Amino acid sequence: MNAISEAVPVAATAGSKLQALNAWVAEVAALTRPDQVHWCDGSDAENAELVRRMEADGTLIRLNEQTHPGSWLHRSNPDDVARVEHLTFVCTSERDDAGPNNHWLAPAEAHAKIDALFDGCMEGRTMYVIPYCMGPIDSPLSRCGVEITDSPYVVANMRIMTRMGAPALARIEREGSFVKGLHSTGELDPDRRFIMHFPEELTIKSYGSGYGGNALLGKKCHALRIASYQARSEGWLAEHMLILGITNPQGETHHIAAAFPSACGKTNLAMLIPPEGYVRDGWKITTVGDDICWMRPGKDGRLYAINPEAGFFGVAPGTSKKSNPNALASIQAETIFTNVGVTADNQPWWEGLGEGEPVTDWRGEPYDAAKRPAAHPNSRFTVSARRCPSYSPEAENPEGVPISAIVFGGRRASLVPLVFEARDWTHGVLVGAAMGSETTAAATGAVGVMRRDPMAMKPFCGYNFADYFNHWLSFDDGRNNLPKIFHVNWFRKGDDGSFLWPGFGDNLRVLEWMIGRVKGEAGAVETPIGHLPTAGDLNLDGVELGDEAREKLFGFERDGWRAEFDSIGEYLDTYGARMPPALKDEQQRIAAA
Ligand code: GTP
Ligand code: SPV
Ligand code: MN
Repeated sequence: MNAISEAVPVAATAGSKLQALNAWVAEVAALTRPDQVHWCDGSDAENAELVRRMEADGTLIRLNEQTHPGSWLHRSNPDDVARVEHLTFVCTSERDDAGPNNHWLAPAEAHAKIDALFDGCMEGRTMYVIPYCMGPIDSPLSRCGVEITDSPYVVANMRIMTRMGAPALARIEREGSFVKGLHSTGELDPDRRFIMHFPEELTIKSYGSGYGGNALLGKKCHALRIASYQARSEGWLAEHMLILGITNPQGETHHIAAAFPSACGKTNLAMLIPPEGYVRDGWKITTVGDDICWMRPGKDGRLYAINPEAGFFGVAPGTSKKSNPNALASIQAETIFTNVGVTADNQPWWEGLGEGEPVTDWRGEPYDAAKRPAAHPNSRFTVSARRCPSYSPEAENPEGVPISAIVFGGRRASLVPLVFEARDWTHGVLVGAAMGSETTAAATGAVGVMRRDPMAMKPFCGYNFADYFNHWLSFDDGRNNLPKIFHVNWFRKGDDGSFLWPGFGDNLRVLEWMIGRVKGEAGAVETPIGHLPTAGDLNLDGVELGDEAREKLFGFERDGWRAEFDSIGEYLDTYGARMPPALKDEQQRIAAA
């Protein structure tokens, strides 16, 4: 034993058969100097003990045991409620490899900067070692990592969001490699907060935030930023996409993967409950995943996808019996709520829940509508996917599910119609690359500002977007049998500022059209931006749409699209010579049409 490990008491059962893991844990302990090191096994007993301690120190507040058994409220620091894109870095040796889409620091400088913050930061605290697996434990598509953290809240959330503990450790020991993630809550000072990624070292270092995407390192840091980088060299894709199954009355199931930016409808679409007439006819939606999708070509050339996560970290506001009954059913028990309000009888409450009344807001103060909403707009629930009534058994399939259609979409109040289909794969990649969306509360900063968010990956791509688009294009190699690509916009507004499309369950009407297109059965008209359905090509039975809605949801606005394509061209040019010519050509062809 060296001096380092002697200085840190490690429980007798702890440690790993993998020397590289033990050495890294010892190295981190030497830097952060915790009082204790705890290796997480993921057991119920371990979780119960952690929860007990968090209840005792106020990290978790027990919710109404009758209505919400086993459920907890966590109130974060008010300055720590969302992802912090301006403090998130991708640290590749070459600046251009991170691309203009990422903040960059040279690896040595980044390590020095963040290690100075980690120095002694766990004194008086326990350091938890969390082995986790992203994806079904027995899937060749899955990848493992180890997160070291001083936050028991992170441990409890990682336990829900990943396959965590003994089985993951066994796989890591078998494989001999893992993604390293180091996290400390630190002082929660926004001026001493960094989320740093070292893709070449398969390493993540996150300091100064306890919030989901910043702190649950298996999620955005590993499963998107690091994984996208690995996927590029290994020939697969790591995407910010939901995965759902759609079964028609004939019993045929297709799977769809859809990329919408943060807080733009992935969870809601993934858990969709069909409108009444569709239920009667036997349509069904099953949920494979609501946020992240890893996919790669199978032997038959189709793309096969897994959900690397085991739980949902969903947006609470707007979730109701009406908008998302599956989510609401899921979160009736064994759920961690972060930054929601509470009712007089201690039930969780948020804007748009549609029942009950808040008495205390997310900061723990008496609710005052004039002061602030009861729930933070980015308040979240963490719940096991197994609790979701629509959770698909296919989500545990180690081979993944074959994808029939890929959907891109954003929040666009104007111009962009309800749905259109790309002409081919290259056009589809451009549709993804050109995605724009109005910003939401999922990241700190202004809300409602239109920005380019290619494939909903702007905050999450671990390398240069130009190389990423090129990687996407490379799948069209003549051997693969690729899915069709579509674009949707559930958020088109009328002149009075209200949404023109009912959305939620009625989005199935759009999915049905897509599957019809995949099978060569549904109609469309050709326009410069792709194939658009007419209102008559969709089943709109039971939906009332006025003239303005029909015109804007199904129309092609030539002048507006000219301006949009100029703006897309300017955006692609910001990547300079690295931008694949095929994408520029496609943009120019459409701009000239
Ligand atoms: P992340 O977890 O941040 O990646 O977000 P997400 O894409 O899963 O977003 P989510 O499904 O939680 O939706 C966020 C917001 O979009 C909520 O306020 C929903 O009410 C709203 N929303 C979702 N689907 C629709 C829709 O079809 N129409 C309208 N108008 N709003 C929707
Ligand atoms: C998102 O912001 O896209 C989320 C929540 O899904 S977080 O885990 O914080 O990234
Ligand atoms: Mn997300």
